[in-house]
Amino acid sequence: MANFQFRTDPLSGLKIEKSSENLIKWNVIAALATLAVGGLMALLVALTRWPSVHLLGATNYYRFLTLHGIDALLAWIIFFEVALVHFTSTVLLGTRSYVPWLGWLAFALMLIGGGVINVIVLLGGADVMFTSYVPLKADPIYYLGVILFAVGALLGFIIFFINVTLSKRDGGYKRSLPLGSFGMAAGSIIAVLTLAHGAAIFIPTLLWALNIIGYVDPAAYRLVFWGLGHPSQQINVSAMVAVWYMTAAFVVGSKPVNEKLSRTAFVLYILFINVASEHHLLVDPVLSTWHKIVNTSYMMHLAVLASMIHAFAIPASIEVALRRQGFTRGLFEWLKKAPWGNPAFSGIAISILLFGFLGGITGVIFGTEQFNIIRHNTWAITGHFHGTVVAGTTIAFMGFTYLLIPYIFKREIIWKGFATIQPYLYGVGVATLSIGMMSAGQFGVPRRHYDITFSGAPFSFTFDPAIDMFMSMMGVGGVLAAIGGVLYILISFGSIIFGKKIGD
Ligand code: HEM
Ligand SMILES: [Cu+2]
Repeated sequence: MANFQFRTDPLSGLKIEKSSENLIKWNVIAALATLAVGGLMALLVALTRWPSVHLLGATNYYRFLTLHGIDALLAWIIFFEVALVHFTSTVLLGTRSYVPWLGWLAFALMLIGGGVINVIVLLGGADVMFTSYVPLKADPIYYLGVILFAVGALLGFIIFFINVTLSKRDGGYKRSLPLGSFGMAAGSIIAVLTLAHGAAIFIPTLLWALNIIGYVDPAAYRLVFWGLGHPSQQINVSAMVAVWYMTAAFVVGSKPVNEKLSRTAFVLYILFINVASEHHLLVDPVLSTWHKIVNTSYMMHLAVLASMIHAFAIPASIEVALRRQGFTRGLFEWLKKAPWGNPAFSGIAISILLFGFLGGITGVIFGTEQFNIIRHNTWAITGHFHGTVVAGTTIAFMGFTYLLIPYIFKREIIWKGFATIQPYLYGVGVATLSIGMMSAGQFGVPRRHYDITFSGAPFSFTFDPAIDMFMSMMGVGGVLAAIGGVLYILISFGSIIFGKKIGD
């Protein structure tokens, strides 16, 4: 039998094996690199939609917007999630990685696929936005890149099931998984279903781009694409909530107040999110009104219920843990004395708050049939999902990085002062950006639009002048968020390379 190299991390007490440590490290590094590119694209796009700046030309605007969507939503988030898969299926259970070779194969496919997409988009071969609705056609290489990335990601999530199955044999857990791993199990189940939809639609689209098949039906494309596009957001939510539970446990030692309830909430995500994705198809003639209303007005709330449960369970568990540490004076001493200067903690606190109030509330509103018809394709939608995947998931992942760097990379965080303010800066920036977008969207400002003054058009159209204020608000928020993002990248890479070594 081979010898597996385990070490015990002095800070967290986690038992960490070498090959899973390396897999986590490289997936985090790839995530950081793609966020850096995606963030640069975000800044350029935001500066273009800020009316008084209007930076890029039309071609570059659409090109960079496509790349922003891909690198930020796909690459950054999924690389980080695969790192979380390795973390929660090995390190958190105190067992090893059973299939490191598969982990590296998945990583290589994602890296090659992601690289191919970046190159072909920048070369101008795929100005199709990340939704790439047919009959918009990109270079076949683009679809090939997406397929490689998706197959890699699929393998990455499958590793979760292999590791946890074999881990039980080695005593990694008794009856059920710890909550952080349970959350990633929910995320991984959704991921497998979702990525199967991706294959089902991108393979025919690749054949169509290669002129092997003549036609891909646009309505069928949209249906199957959103089987990928929306449920994958629930991978992000499950992973984010898993990070909330884990961070609260690591930083303040909290335990779930009612573990069964929290587990049930994760199961609700698995069961109901896909049927709730019908909001993307409300104007398509194929589905009946009955179908649309049942899914968007009833099923959706069962997935929302899950988030509501977590949103109460986690702050409650933090309160219980802090009270146990002696912060019992009055109603709120625990809240005042919480570790607000620790960026891992402030990261999840900001994430919970903004995800709920910005992303969640607007999601419930825009997800219902009647409101959706009014707000569809306006900038309000872009405001909504910057409240979920950015203010929610991205900030939670940023916070967790401040734990992974000492635990996994064995380095101290550099620039402690900047690290302390980073989640606040990014949070305020994204909240401002998102509220600006939502408000402009209420006045009908469209998303993905290069020139809303319609200059040179035969008929003139003007929006309510109030939108200038909201568009500028978006711009100011975007610049603040970009500064917060640059800080995060510099601190993370800086700590990984130059941080003081821990424990050697
Ligand atoms: C510095 C932070 C960020 C800024 C300033 C920013 C800004 C923007 C702007 C201005 C748009 C353009 C909307 C339009 O013209 O229709 C956009 C689109 C988008 N952003 Fe961000 N963003 C940021 C971070 C992120 C992150 C971290 C993610 C994913 C986790 C993300 C996901 C998206 C997506 C999916 C789109 C839609 C792309 C499309 O319509 O094809 N953004 N963002
Ligand atoms: Cu959706």
